[in-house]
Amino acid sequence: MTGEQGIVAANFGRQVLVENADGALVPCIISGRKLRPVTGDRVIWERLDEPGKGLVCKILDRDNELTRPDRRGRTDVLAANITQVVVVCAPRPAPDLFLIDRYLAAAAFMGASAAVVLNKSDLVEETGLGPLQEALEEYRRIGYPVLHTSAKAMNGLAPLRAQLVGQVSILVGQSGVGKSSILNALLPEADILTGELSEGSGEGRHTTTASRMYHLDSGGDLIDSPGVRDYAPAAFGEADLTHGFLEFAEPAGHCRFANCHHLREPGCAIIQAVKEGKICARRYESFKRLERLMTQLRPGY
Ligand SMILES: Nc1nc2c(ncn2[C@@H]2O[C@H](COP(=O)(O)OP(=O)(O)OP(=O)(O)O)[C@@H](O)[C@H]2O)c(=O)[nH]1
Ligand SMILES: [Mg+2]
Ligand SMILES: [Zn+2]
Repeated sequence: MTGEQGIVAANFGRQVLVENADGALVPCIISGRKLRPVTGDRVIWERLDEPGKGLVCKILDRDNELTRPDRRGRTDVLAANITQVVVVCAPRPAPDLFLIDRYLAAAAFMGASAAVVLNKSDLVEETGLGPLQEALEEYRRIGYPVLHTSAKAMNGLAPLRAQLVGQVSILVGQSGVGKSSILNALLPEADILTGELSEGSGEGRHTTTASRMYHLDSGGDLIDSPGVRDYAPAAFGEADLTHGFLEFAEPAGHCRFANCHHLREPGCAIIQAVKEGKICARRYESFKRLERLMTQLRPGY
């Protein structure tokens, strides 16, 4: 096929922005309804007669995709070809630890590394870390890099930049934790819209509506994604859910039964590790909740 190769820098439904080989952004329409390019996709596109406009005609094979089920239960792809999932949390809005665990599991399943960023560190003095205190210590113990940033006070940005070098990373997490603000702090010229927390409810407004990729001068690509309150990974096929919980890998090898589901089987080394405090009980509860969710998404499992 003739045409040029490019990367999708943003997708707005049936329109995408493709970054061409020179780094210029070309607004493109999409050839055929079946083709659904997402941010991070490598695509083949052709120039249209109208100057500066293009047509995406092919999506090259994806290394991986970050998916979630949409409201109708269909799989919605947030972005493709990701090497690192950066889960952002904050003291406000009230943290959802199960959501963080689900994103960390999704990262493992897509073969991407993961890191946790506590943003709004400027608020910690005032509000304390609350339930995040223990959770962040736990994530660090498991082996995830845990970084503290304040996009507002411009603190902790250098270690974050270092974490992003050489990676295609995506910022994910609840609406209002400050994903777009972090991008603005790293890349002031991007001038991305951010949302004020609405008075009273403490919930963030959904301000970011489309995933968009930016290049950092310090190295690495970073994708801003719309925050979701109800993210659940799309069904992980036949995959073994324990792979999504890195600290389960070692004990899982010692279960009495090779096909142990780690729910109520006798001789389960994971249940034993939870009893002995070697696996965090909260993480085990997340595992069981995710197991139940997957069972609903995956009939016949
Ligand atoms: N105090 C404080 N506020 C912050 C910080 N970072 C972001 N905020 C505020 O938090 C609110 C939400 O920030 P956004 O960057 O829009 O959050 P988001 O995660 O992109 O939200 P969605 O696009 O809805 O997913 C805004 O009012 C920001 O000003 C921070 O480090 N400290
Ligand atoms: Mg945003
Ligand atoms: Zn077991």
